[in-house]
Amino acid sequence: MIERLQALLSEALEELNQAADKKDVEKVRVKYLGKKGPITEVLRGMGKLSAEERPKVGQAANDVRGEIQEKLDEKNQSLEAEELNKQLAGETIDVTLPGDTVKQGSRHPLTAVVEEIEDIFIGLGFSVTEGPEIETDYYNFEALNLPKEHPARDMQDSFFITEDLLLRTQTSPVQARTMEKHEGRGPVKIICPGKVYRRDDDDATHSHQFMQIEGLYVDKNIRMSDLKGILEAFVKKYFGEERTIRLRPSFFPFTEPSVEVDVTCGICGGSGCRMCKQSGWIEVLGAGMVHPKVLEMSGFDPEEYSGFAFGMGVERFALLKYGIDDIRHFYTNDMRFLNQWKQI
Ligand code: 2NL
Repeated sequence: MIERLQALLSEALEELNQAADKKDVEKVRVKYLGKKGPITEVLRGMGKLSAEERPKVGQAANDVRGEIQEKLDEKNQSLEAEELNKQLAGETIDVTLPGDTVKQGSRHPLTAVVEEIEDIFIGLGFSVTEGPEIETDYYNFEALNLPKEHPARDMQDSFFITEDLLLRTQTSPVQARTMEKHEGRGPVKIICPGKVYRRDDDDATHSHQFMQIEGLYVDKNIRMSDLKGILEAFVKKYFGEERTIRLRPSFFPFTEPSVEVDVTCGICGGSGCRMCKQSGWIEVLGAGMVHPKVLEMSGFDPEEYSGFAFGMGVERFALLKYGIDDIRHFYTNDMRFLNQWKQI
């Protein structure tokens, strides 16, 4: 009987050795330790044994059962450890593999030019102020000396939303609002960048929506020479120190006197070429001394205060500096165009 138990033990251990996974281990357990297994059978048959043999066989059967159980547990544990190691090996991250490239974006060229211009004016003591793109008739027109019957506010030129609301046609309403907030006390020294809207047919040089930057400097004793000095400094910083400006008389309802500002042609240096239509000059800005009525409507006493204002189209400044031939490139999001601006 005891020999039979020893043989069962070696058989079981041999089979356990062959077990490849927990299922195999379970099969071994059922086969040897199960209710219908050989050890249970031995224990059941104990009644037929002599009183002398019975405790010995019982002891041996229990020992064998205990040892098999112990080996089963050990095998299970080592299988679990093996499985965990396999899983960990599978999850190992190879830090030397090349990563996914994250494509670097860049500022839109118009944003880049706006920021470039802002930086120059900040350097000249101006603050940057923004305001709403949907404006009231009052701030867009009335406060800028464009009364109801004025031809410049013809419905054809603006996008009206209601009788009183429209998409702003310039950023001057931001300046009118800012002057109002100052309650008649200077200085007001601001530039106002932003989108503006005009009813226009789009082509290489026109767009119904474009980017404008206007500037305003109101204080005591502001003169035309201040305007000229600031704009000359700005043009030299933006286009290059070799460039210079000239002022020509013009007309705007919100300034008096009004001027157009020309810069020397960057292609021929002033001698005349196709770019400047042989004149040597390129028109880049409109400007003037703030009309006394405009100062007054915004709460400033025109006897005490004076100011200058100017306005420029950002697209035009970008076209001229970077040699772009069509304003529509700015709005069509062609990556071949946009990708060229990463460096600025
Ligand atoms: C252009 C050039 C200009 C102004 C804008 C302005 C603003 C206030 C008062 C007076 Cl609050 N003027 N802005 C002045 C002159 C020219 O823009 O070509 N505009 C049609």
